[in-house]
Amino acid sequence: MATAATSGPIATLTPIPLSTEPPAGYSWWNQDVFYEIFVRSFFDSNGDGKGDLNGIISKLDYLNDGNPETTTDLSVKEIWLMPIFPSPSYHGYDVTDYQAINSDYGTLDDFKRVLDEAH
Ligand SMILES: [Ca+2]
Ligand SMILES: [Ca+2]
Repeated sequence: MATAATSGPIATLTPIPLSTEPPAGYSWWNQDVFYEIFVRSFFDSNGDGKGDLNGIISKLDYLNDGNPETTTDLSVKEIWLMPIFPSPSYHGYDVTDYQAINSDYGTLDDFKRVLDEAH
């Protein structure tokens, strides 16, 4: 036999107001918008069916156009890349060389351009 549910709110949440500074007691990473990118599936710049570093560069304005007055971008402030190193698996977590770039994604120079363009 089912029991009657109690009525009323389960919890009361207090929203954190948006501002340019983290609320007292919160670190900056609680305030910024992070965006994790699985490069292989994000954007393919050369038509080989695999996302790549140049694809990220071409979509940086979609993530953040650098203008705080516009609202057509995602206002991302931090980008987190899933593994971009050579690897025998699709996800890339079993890295075979931490000093190279997966050739499906591009080159080390492409990665340096991602860094420059993102900043
Ligand atoms: Ca590609
Ligand atoms: Ca903007």
